[in-house]
Amino acid sequence: MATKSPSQPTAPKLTPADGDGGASVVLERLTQKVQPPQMYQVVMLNDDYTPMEFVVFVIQEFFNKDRETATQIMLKIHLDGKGICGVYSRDVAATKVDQVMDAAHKAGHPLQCVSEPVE
Ligand code: TYC
Repeated sequence: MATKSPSQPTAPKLTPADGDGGASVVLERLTQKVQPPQMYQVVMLNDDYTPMEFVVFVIQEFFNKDRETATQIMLKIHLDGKGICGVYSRDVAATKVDQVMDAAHKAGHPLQCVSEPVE
């Protein structure tokens, strides 16, 4: 394993007392403004044909909810027309939408879900 030689040169440390003939440049300190990433909610839509049991299964399977929570979410969608299944980063939300739509299509159900930015 290579170790750092103790005699390696280091950048000279200038202090005001060193005197640099007025060549100093003071860089303005920039305040860092890092925003948290935009999050996306996966919203499932009601329809008249997809069986309730299939919706509960999908919510359990792709949104990692237990059966009781999945049933509550499904009933909310059934009654209100739509409901949030989960909130994720953009790519993960898009993947969830694809997984749900793919499973619904393969099972022959018209279940729809979309991803939308939170707030
Ligand atoms: N409304 C459907 C029914 O009565 C059930 C359902 C719930 C369908 C939620 C879609 O996202 C949905 N069979």
